[in-house]
Amino acid sequence: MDIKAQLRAQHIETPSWAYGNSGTRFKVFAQRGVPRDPYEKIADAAQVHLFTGVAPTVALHIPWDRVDDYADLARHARELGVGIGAINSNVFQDDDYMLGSVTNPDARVRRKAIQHLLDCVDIMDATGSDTLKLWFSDGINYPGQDDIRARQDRLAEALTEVYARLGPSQRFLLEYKFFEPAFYATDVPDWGTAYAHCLRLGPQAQVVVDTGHHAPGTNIEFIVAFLLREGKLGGFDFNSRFYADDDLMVGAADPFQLFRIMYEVIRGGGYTSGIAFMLDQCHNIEPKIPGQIRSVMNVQEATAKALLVDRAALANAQTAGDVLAANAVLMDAYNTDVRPLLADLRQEMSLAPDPMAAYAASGYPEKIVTERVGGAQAGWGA
Ligand code: LRH
Ligand code: MN
Repeated sequence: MDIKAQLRAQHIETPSWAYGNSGTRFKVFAQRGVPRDPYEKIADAAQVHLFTGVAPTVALHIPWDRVDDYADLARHARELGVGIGAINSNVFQDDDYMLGSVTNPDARVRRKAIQHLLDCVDIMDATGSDTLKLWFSDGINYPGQDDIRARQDRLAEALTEVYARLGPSQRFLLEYKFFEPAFYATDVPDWGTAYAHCLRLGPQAQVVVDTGHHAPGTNIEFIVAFLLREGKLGGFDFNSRFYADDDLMVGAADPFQLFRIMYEVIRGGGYTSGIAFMLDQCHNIEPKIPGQIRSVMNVQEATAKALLVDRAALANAQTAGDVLAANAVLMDAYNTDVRPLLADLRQEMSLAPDPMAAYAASGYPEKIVTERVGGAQAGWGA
């Protein structure tokens, strides 16, 4: 398949919560025109697909995207040309989860958390989603606060019950994060812990790599190559960061890292093997829909550069032990300006060559500011 065909087949999933207000513990800056409900969030996600052509699904987060009729929400999405992607559980915002959700010392709280995860599988059934994404904020802040080993037993018990509930075509993706909101030990802190739990459970349990969830200096593309080799890489939560889990636009802080990650995905046969390429970002100060469009373009550019790597020349240089030549092959691809190629591709897809300019001129930015007056703007609050 030629490069353009591979790029045309790209599938990037945008997160419903990126269209709502978001911020930090210091401040959430409300923006005019922000959606008030999941229907409006999906309408905004459909705009990103309309102008990029490669963002056909939107991930939901429960309860942020709770509705009375999930089948109707999926119908609404279909009518707008998009589909419902991963269902994200949320066991990190209820008062009961202060000392943990599925790892909580209190069996009543564990039961409540597990029931929420099972409810999310029901929502997958109702929306036609095949992916449940599990992130646990669970952890402890002080040594001795709880038994690290016992918390792993509780986690394994919960994951086993959820795994058993999955339908034959469904899977769950277990997300890890090395700290925050817990500041001493997190129960799923790294890829190894997530991988070990998923390996024990079976093929419908895979790992999701959130690019903002690693200790500084972590070689993320090594983790990607390893998990791919094991058939345990289920997806990505793409974003970028300068310091911690900053949730900035993917590729904004480190476009070279994104290129290296996409190269390992392609080299490992993961580009067309059901890996979920999801964005997980917060546009705290920049306009949300343009922020998502720019992010999708950043993934496209990194992917195009990675697809341009001369694999034969690279293999020859690597086999010959020619360090500089091998590095040069990769850098030549990375230093290639792929924007003209992508602009051509968009025109072949009957899209405007510059999605940012096309969206800005579409009238939609003004339309949502005019129409979306009153009601409560969507955000991270339930
Ligand atoms: C946790 C996380 C997780 C989501 C949340 C919105 O930091 O990355 O993927 O549930 O962000
Ligand atoms: Mn994430």
